[in-house]
Amino acid sequence: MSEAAQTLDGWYCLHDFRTVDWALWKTLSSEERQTAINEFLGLVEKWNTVQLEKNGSHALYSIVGQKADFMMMLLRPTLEELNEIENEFNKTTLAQYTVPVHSYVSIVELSNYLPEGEDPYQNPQILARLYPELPKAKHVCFYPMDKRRNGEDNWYMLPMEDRRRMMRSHGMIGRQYAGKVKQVITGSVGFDDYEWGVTLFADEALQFKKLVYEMRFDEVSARFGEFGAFYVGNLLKEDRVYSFLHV
Ligand code: 76R
Repeated sequence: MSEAAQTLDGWYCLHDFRTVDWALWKTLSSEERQTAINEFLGLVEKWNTVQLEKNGSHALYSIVGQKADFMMMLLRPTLEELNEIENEFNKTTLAQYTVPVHSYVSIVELSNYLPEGEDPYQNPQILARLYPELPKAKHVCFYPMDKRRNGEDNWYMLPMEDRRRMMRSHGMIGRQYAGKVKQVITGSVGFDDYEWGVTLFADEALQFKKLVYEMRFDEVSARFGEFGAFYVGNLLKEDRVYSFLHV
């Protein structure tokens, strides 16, 4: 008998990646650009209010490399709200000067490979992880991943006890990075092309490499991990939006 892992699910999540069409953006006058930036910052201000009311959270990062120029990571209680935000952004002037290059839809997920206990939805620590305020860490790293389903290496055919043992080892490695890297695991089975999104936050970008590398040697990643594209970036604080978009 197979035994599916039970999941605890929190806020829905959209990672929205854009590049800026700089050539087109430069055709605007500086006043028009200023107005577009103010309109965008007004939208961010609305997100800040939602975050203060603890009805969602968001993070803005500029992305290094050619895969994207910036990323908006948005958390909301429903898919409808994520869709509204996406459409609201798409209707702004700034959006006309961006090109959507990637997106990822998922939901904050904790899985039950840990010992069972009281009702998890009553546990404040668990609630804080299901409905997190995204940190303002200097750097972000995002990538999607699967657990392999291939011949002998089929994660989903393994007995619960084996999966639990491997996840324990995974968690032990992760714990050594406490205070250095914060991870938000989002489940995307049925929502997007991979099974999970991994979003890591750190003040020192090198810790991403160290953590991900160390995990590659751990059985669950070494045997079962399959990874999509990696995105890495820098915190785009509101006061940096002007210089980021300045031409
Ligand atoms: O939630 C917990 O803290 C309990 C232990 C734990 C679980 C259940 C945990 C801890 N993770 C869990 C689940 Mn994780 N995690 C990843 C990656 O690059 C790679 O090789 C893998 C990408 C990283 C970097 C990471 C970090 N984790 C998961 C799942 C769901 C698996 C399932 O349900 O089958 C995935 C896909 C996944 C992937 N993990 C931790 C970390 C870190 C840093 C921790 C320690 C957290 C802490 O103790 O604060």
